[in-house]
Amino acid sequence: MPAERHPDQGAPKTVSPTGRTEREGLLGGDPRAQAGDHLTTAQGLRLSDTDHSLKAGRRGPSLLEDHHLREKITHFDHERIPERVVHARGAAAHGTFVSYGNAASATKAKFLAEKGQETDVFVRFSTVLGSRGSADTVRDTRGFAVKFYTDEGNFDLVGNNIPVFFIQDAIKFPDIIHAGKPHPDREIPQAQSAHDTFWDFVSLHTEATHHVFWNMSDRGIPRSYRTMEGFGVHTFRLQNADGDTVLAKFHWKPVAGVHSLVWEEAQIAAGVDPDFHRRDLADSIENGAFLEYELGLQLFPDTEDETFEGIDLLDPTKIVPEELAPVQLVGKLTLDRNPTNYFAETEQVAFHLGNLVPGIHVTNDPLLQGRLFSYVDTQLTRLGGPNFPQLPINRPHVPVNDNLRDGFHQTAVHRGIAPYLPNSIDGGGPFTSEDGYVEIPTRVDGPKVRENPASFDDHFSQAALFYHSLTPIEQVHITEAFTFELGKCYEQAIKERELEVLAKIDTGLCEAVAAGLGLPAPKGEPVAHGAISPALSQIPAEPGPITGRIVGVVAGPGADVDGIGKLRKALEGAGAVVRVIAPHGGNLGREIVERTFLTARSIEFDAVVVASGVAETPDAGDIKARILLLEAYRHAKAIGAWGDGATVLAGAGIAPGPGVLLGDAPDKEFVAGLVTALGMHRAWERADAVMASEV
Ligand code: HDE
Repeated sequence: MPAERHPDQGAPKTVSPTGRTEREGLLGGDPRAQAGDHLTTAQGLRLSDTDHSLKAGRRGPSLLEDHHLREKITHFDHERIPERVVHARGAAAHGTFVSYGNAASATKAKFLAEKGQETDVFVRFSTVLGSRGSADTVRDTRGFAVKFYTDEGNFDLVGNNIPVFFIQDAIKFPDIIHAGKPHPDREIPQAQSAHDTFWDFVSLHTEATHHVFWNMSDRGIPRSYRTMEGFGVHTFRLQNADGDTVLAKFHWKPVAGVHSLVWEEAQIAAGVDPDFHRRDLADSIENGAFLEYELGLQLFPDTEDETFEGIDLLDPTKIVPEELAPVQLVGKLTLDRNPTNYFAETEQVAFHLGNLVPGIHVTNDPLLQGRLFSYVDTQLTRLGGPNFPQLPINRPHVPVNDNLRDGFHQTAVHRGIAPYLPNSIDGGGPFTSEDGYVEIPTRVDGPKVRENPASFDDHFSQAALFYHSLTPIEQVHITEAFTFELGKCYEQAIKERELEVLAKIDTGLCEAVAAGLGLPAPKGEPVAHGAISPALSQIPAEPGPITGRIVGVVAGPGADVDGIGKLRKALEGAGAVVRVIAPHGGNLGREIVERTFLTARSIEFDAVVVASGVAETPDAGDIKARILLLEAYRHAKAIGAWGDGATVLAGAGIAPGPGVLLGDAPDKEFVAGLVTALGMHRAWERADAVMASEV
């Protein structure tokens, strides 16, 4: 039977039903990618049936000659490619980078140096340890990889949301990753560090301590990609048009501020919505709440010893506190377009630290040096050969004129017969350029050794600096994270060894974690950490913007729909998203119910407000609605109610207090209070009381 168009099917779709932000462009249009009206084989043969295999009689065996059956199944059998060995779980978006032009004194890279220069970008965010299908909200480092399609070729800034790394030398990368990945015998646990092999390694290999502290802090569980900082980690060498050089570290500063989940939310989300971050990214773009980050540079004189204020700039386990070297903002990145096809773009994108442009150069950081080898090498297996730069998402937006030829998955039809230089047959070209990339002739000499500089031996002072720069509530979170993670280990010796490490950072922390584990706290002399760096804390002093923040409004039959409409208008005007939650789907007057008590969970919302008129409905005391409110309260989020909505809060046991807003109507004052509370992210003042109570 031919697969006929049903009268209801209408015109064939060329974009996904939800893909409102898609636009034709960067990827070009391959006519084989679902264009046209007729189903064909890969050879373009029109098909009359795709639902039945060719059989010898209705009840007979399938026939080998059924090419359509074999093509369809063979192709399906080979649909998967190996996932990334690390950073397998990712989500991505397209956008634009606009330069402020003030970086010209540091670098001649055109996309940074020229004011107003616009550059297409593709950004892939990721977790490190988990498999492709793992949950987004696990405690882990996040990848923040940016491909700039500049006029001078592709520049990749392959960074993380944590400014330091576990190891100082690339040769240790397989060790740390083997230790962090699931145990080889049972392949558990998935996507997390709370297990013996991870803590075994990091407690023995103490240069990991600084990175471990960032992972155990709130940075290990970001609220969303929009609220995450990014770091290039290594020190790079920049060169301006006059040939002057300077050392630099790259930073991404989220315009929406730096915010995190609390651990309980992260755990709930891993089950309730494993796609939490991925969904947030796609939905935000869909809603027009684009993600924005400013690119910043920390600049240091290019001195012979490559240190700044005593900090070795080649050691990737060290930061330079922003108070010592301010981050100078040099441009803005806006992510405003979702990928059209996950596989073609997010999966096939291939980043490489060695994709550089004139004005940006590498240094001798031994971690960076090893990465220069790894990224191309890994694509050979993952993407099946050397021609992955030809994949649409990897193609530079400038002409490519290399002499690379043939190989697996070659898609170019090269012209000419002299893919070599020099030649006299193809006009002698292609030719090298005067403005081409020239390495900076830095001096290299010394004996061949397998050794680090002595400065790399300091493994603890900056972990202590980080810990002591945080606010008390952030320190509590670190204490709880260590206690949780070590509590998941089976081996007593591993826990004891990590406690020895903690004793070098802070006695109180060590004692609290030891008490949680039921072990004696070892005596140790904490290291000196110097002046603290307030910039390391992510608790805002002032309310930040609320773009993209989500407010849930608990409603139901009888709810003050006009009030909800007013609240929506005011909050959406400030960039937030409002979602009505009711006992059932459908509509409440003009308001569309986007979540029901069954489909809503507190983790999705940055604030929850109860509308007036809900108290009288029979569902007001629904246990699911109460859990929603109580969880939001426990997690120190803004809670609000107007009119008799307050009795629903009271019924759930939520008393007036910090971050609990009550009003007669969703008027200006009520909205202003909510916007401020949202801008502060959490009402941490109530955290102690809430966490300690039975709520
Ligand atoms: Fe990576 N890393 N890495 N890494 N890395 C990969 O490359 C590697 C390191 C980072 O979204 C792999 O294409 C080595 C630091 C991100 O596609 C692989 C070392 C930082 C991504 C690889 C490091 C990163 C990767 C796996 C130690 C932050 C995801 C798949 C010397 C500055 C990119 C791939 C994406 C991916 C190797 C350390 C960031 C195996 C050997 C430090 C964001 O090549």
